[in-house]
This record gives sequence, C-alpha cells and structure tokens, in this order.
Amino acid sequence: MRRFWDPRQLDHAPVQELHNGGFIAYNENPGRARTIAAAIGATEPRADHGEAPLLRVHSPAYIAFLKSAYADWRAAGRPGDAAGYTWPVVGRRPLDLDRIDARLGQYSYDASTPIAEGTWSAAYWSAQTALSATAAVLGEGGAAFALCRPPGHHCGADYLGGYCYLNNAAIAAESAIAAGKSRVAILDIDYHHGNGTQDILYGRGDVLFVSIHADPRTDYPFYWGHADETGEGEGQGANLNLPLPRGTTRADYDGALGEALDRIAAFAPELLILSFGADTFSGDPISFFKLETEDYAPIARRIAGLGLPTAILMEGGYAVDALGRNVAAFLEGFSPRS
Ligand code: OKP
Ligand code: ZN
Repeated sequence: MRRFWDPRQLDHAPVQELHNGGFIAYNENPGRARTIAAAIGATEPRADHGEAPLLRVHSPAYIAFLKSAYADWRAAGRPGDAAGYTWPVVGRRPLDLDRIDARLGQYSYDASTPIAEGTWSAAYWSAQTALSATAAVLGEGGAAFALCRPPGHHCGADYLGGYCYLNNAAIAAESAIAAGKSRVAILDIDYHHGNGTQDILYGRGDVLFVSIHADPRTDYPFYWGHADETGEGEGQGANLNLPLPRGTTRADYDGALGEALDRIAAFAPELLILSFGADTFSGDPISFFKLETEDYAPIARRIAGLGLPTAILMEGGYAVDALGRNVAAFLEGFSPRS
C-alpha cells in the first residue's frame, strides 16, 4: 500500500485547547503523526495539486482567512495562538468585518481549534497528502494511505472546528468527481461524527456519506450526527448516520459496520474514501468506545472486502503511545504485507 506524508504537517502545534472549562495541552499534537510515521514504515512525498482542489470545497474568503489569521492575530498584538471567543449565531448577518476576533468567530464553530504559526502550511500539506493518495488509487486501484494531520472531517465549507481546518475527505471526493467519477462513497469510522463532511455533501446524490460514531447526544459535535439526518434535495438518502453508545465493543460495532458496508455496496461507488480515526480505541483519552488493537485488522479486512479502490485518510486518535501500532494494525489488515 502506498503511504503519503509531508513533514511540514508537523509545523502545526497549538499549545493548548479549551476542554471542559479549563485549558489542557493540545491533544491533536505533532507527536501523533510522528508515531504513525514511525510505525507504518516508508512513506513517499505527496505531489502538490495546488489550491484549486481546496477551492472546490472551501470558500475563497475562508481560505484567505486561514492564510492570514495568525499574522493578523500577531498584528493585533496578541500572544500565543489565534482563537475566537464570539460567534455570530443569533442575528447572524453576512458582515464583512476586519477585526481578527470577529473573523475567528465568523469562520469557526468551536473554541478548541486554535490557529498557530504553522497551521496553514500543515493543513495545506495534509490536504495534498489526501489528494496524492486519492490520485494513486484512481490511477492504480487498490488502497493508499494518507497520513493526514491536521485531520479534516469536522470543518465545513467556511468554518473550522474540532482540530480541523481543511476537509480532506470532501476535497478528495470532489477531486475524484472532477476527474470524472460519477459515484464516490465516504465511510467515516472516527469516534466523532464527521459533521463537516456531512454538511459539505448533504445536498449531493453523487457522494454517499456513511458514518459510525459516538451518539451525539452524549459526545462532540452534539448538533450533527443523529440517525434522522438523511440528506436533502438530490442528496436525500445519501447520508447514513449510525450512532453508537459509549462503551461500544467490537461485538456491538460489527452490526453497525455491516449496515454501513451494505449501504455502500448498494450504492456501487467507483471510489471509497475512508475517514479513519483510531480514537475508537479503548485507551483513547477523549473518547469512550472499547475497541482494542487486535480489533483493527479484522475491521479493516471487512472494509477491504468491498473490493473498492480506497483512499484511507487519517482523522483522529489521541492515545499517542498506542496510535502507531493501532494504525499499522489497521493498514496491515486492509492490505496484508504491502
Ligand atoms: C477530532 B476528531 C472536549 C473537547 C472536544 C474536539 C474533539 C475533536 C475530535 N471537551 N474537542 O474527530 O478526532
Ligand atoms: Zn475523533
């Protein structure tokens, strides 16, 4: 299996995040990518597909904001990383305000996703890594792994959140559609619902979004990921959420996975994009499923059994000590000895 990665993805290193009312060390840290890179063996550099594929998903104003936010924050005399504190929810109007704090609120939905000095560069190369894996499987079939970091599945067309800045899965899906594919499926098996991916593709019938995740009644991101969200317009029926309770073990997980795979098979996509989070692991510090290291290979084998060209994109996973072996186990299960 080809594996893509760019060391500039390490340059994104926010210091802290707001968590349950206090500040803690940032969970989505560079050590995550280092341990995965060390565990999966040789990687190859990504190609640079430029900004056009990003702009198929994200608004030009949002991209401009991401590029300049950290510099604007410093220019405003602020220390540390840029983070918003006011959101235009009530009485939201499309105002075009200059103040950095106003723009941080406008282009985000949570307070735990700061913009640090290397954020734009890391997010850009993370997306290029996803595009490279997608191009590889479109060209050659089989599976490829993109060591995306920062992750992508929580951010929308014009908002960041949940440690995510560019939606790698949606960018990959749109690149496949632009390359002439007529049906693409995204399977999201991160612990958290992929609200940004869902939001971006909600009205689309040519991209199926299926997600298995912690019930949003108990877990982030709360306001998306419920079972009654099934798509709208042409996308009606092309969104399947399979929320599971905290404490879910492999035995409980398997039923939902079967349902997800049946739906994907019925859709008959030409490409599968897998948003893979290893935060379903029992030892994850911010998540509450009970999957074990030895569960990842059989889960991967079942997904590989679809027989689809598959781009595997890294999303979450915060038990850094176990993360490398969990990801390696998954990839080995998906594509043995390659
Ligand atoms: C990103 B991915 C909890 C703060 C929640 C956001 C979690 C984002 C997870 N108090 N922070 O899906 O792994
Ligand atoms: Zn997650």
